[in-house]
Amino acid sequence: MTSRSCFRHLNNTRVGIVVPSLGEGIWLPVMLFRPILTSRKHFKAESTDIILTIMPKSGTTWLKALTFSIANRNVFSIDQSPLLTSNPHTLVPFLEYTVYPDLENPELENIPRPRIFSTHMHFKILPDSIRESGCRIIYICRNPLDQFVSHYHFILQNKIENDAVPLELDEVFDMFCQGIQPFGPFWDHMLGYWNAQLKNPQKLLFLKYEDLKQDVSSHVKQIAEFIGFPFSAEEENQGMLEQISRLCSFENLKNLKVNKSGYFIGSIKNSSFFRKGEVGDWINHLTPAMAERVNNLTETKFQSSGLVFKM
Ligand code: PAP
Repeated sequence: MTSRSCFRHLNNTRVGIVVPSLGEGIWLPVMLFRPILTSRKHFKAESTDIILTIMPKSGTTWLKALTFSIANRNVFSIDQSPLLTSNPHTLVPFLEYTVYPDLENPELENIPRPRIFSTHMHFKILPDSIRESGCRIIYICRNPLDQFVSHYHFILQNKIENDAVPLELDEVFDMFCQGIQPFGPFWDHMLGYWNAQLKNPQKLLFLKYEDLKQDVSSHVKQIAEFIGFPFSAEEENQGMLEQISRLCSFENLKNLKVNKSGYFIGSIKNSSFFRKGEVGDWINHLTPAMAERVNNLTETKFQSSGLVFKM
């Protein structure tokens, strides 16, 4: 891979832009260049795998908790769920942060099936085997204003590089509008997966954070059907959809001891994955002019795609 010598400090994360071999114009944290290349070269998806794909701060933690619980509901009862003692990021590993940061061929054979992995990669830079095998992809996205605010708070809470000085919100916002944030540009990430699901809806389920907030149980049912583990009538009558929804709710997960303390990959506080969990919190942090700038950008980028957000 070659990369332009174009690095910026985004608060405390250095991001660098990646050029054509990995898909032009994708901004990645520098520390992830190598793990992403390694996973692209070595990861072999199986037809039973479930791959969760997400722009950061768009519902990763929630989708991991839900999918893990749905796929393993016959292995663990709700009151024995590993989610009660493990952060969702431990149960569903990231290809780039957890599986491939150090090893070319980590041991993935003994993981119980279905294996569930996650990644923040754009569709166009996914390992080929994910696109080409029969595995399923679930994508979740979130409106750009809440995603931006969520990410800004996350980087303030987690100092990843010691020498980096936090930027002001205005400057980070300006970079966001130019597409510069980890795994940005925001709009290209979404459009890649949106277009892929239009082409192959059996392969890719496209979800929105805001829709899940409105009615999580119906999405629990939809995810279960999509991954080939539909709920029986008996399970539905027993209230299994609602039990899983409650187990994975923001309030429940945030208040678990494991998520109030501890760290993910050494330096990221588990608690920082649970801030407010609301739709529309952007209004408390951004001016109307900022919102208008993003709305105009979104309209231009998504025009004629059919993709819209509830703010
Ligand atoms: P990641 O990409 O770094 O893993 P991710 O989980 O996608 O983060 O996003 C975190 C956001 O999801 C936070 O939003 P906020 O900053 O606006 O509050 C977090 O609060 C929210 N979140 C985490 N878990 C849940 C959940 N169970 N239900 C709803 N929202 C959640």
